[in-house]
Amino acid sequence: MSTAAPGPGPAPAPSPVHYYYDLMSQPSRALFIIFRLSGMPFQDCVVALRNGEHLTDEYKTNINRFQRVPCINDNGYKLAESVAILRYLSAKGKIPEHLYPKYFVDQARVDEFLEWQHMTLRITCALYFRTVWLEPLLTGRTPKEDKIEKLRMQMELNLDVIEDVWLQNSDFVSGSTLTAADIFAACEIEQTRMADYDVRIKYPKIRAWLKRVRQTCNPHYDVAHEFVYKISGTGPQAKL
Ligand SMILES: N[C@@H](CCC(=O)N[C@@H](CS)C(=O)NCC(=O)O)C(=O)O
Repeated sequence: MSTAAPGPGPAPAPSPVHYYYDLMSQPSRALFIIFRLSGMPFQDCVVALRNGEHLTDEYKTNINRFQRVPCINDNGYKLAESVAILRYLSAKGKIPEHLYPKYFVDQARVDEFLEWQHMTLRITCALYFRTVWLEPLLTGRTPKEDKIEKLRMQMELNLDVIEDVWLQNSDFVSGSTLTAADIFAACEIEQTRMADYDVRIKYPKIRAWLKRVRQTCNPHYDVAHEFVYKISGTGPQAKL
């Protein structure tokens, strides 16, 4: 029988990243798809925005001081902002290089899109979705036609840029293969389905690109968009 005192033993394994998200949120879906494609284990922490679960003091203090999704807690390290989360987990080696390159030249090409999209594609698609779908649901009031028209035009200015610039000579927004940039962009555009906007009518390149993104990301893309398909009443296969 051994009399040796028990040693310190192996350090306890770190727990998987806690991921706080709601699949009704575009950046939440983007990270969800990226994590699944990366094979990165994560602890599911679903936050139901519709029930105001992010508006409690407990959420503000313990989860995210900005009271939004998505965000993570990596063994005590709390981080918000989807793009910052992507870069952090990439630096930790959790995201494969084909989704977010490590080589600075290739990485800058993906960053170029990620920086562009916040104040352009995201803001205008999200505003259209909010005004046409979310606010009427919350307030019972229908927005004025001229307001919807103005928001649609602003959104289409950015969809024009995706069609004519980002997809001008390539199959994906940052080059010939899918990266995180495509996933962020597709999730923003898919949100407008719920406001009955069909991007495929005016934009043939976006239409073909969305199909490529979905195919490359499936089955995770369809899992992430299950609510979007259900609420909009349009599956990805729906004909015009
Ligand atoms: N820039 C942030 C945007 C986060 C954001 O706008 N989240 C929305 C859902 S898409 C949210 O949590 N909204 C809740 C609220 O504003 O009350 C990111 O990329 O993570």
